[in-house]
Amino acid sequence: MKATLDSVAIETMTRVTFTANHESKDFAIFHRCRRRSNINSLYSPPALHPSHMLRSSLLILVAIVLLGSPQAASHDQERERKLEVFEGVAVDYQIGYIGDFGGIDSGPPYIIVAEAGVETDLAIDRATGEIRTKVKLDRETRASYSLVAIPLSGRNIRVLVTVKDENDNAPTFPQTSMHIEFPENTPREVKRTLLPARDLDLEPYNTQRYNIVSGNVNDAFRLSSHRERDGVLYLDLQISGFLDRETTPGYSLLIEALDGGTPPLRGFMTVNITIQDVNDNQPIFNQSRYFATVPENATVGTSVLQVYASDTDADENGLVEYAINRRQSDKEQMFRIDPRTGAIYINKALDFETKELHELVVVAKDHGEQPLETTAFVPSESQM
Ligand SMILES: [Ca+2]
Ligand SMILES: [Ca+2]
Ligand SMILES: [Ca+2]
Ligand SMILES: [Ca+2]
Repeated sequence: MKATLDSVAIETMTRVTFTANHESKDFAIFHRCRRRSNINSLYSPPALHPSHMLRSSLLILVAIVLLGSPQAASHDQERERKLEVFEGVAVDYQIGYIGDFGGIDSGPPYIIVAEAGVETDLAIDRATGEIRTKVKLDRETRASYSLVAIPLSGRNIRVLVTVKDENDNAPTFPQTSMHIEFPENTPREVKRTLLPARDLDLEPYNTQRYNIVSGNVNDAFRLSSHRERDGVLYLDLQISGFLDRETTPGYSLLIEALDGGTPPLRGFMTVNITIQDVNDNQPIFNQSRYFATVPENATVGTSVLQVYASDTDADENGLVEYAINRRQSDKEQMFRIDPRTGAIYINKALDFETKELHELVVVAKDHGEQPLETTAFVPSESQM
């Protein structure tokens, strides 16, 4: 893209703002000697006035070139100097020299034109071209620094200082814990997306894998992950065993994310899983058969026997109600049963002279949306 220059605003002698295509860019000019009397330390007196004029024009030119087409700027008019430094090195670490080209051309001293922020992080010696760190650099905050050094003679030097990555960030989950639910009849291989860990470092120091550290009773779950274009390693929880709320109603999985460092840095998250109940158990009587013996003189309302069935499901799915199956037994309603307690009472005056044995078919049924039921036989005979 070819930029067109709209305006040039010189705010001070050390900072210049250029606006092109309605975008502004700041350049700090390190060179301050032009307005000071000790300029002799950098320039020989005979060259002072002409070079001053020339340099001012050059500054504007360089800045316009910086702002405009990078390709046009780099090859013919500039040398390139690429320096690298690892993030986190000590303050005052020597990164390198600007003009180490093996000749006097393009050598120091320099006028420095730099992007905003270079001045605060890097110490640039205009007299020698040496660049040192002024602060502890952090690649995740700023990955490169760009400046142009203008020498007394020779071509300008575009300096790019690249900050190299170190493994200084651990994978971090956005929350320390999260909660998910699975119905207990969820089929295997069903996936649930978990919050992924993020690691600001570059490959291979970003998140590389996930593990379940603890809580995975009977290996009920496993993890799978995939990297997407945004570089994040996304995480899914998959069912790998059978879920049964009646055996294990919940899990608390500790999950770790590891990066590619040696040794890897880790982040942790707890995933609390609630297994939701499904009505998958029928009521079960505590005896396979009941026998009731009725006293001969028993009257209406006398308790004959109590049956009991349990249902291991939760709430309504496990709430048992009792009934006598009148289609298969006791059509005369000689007995009645308390639907909640299972207690069986004499309902009508019995006459064991005519019938010695009454066989009841008792049903225990749960309160599930699709109820399950069990049947028990209760023969009742008179006590002679
Ligand atoms: Ca890392
Ligand atoms: Ca890093
Ligand atoms: Ca049930
Ligand atoms: Ca159940």
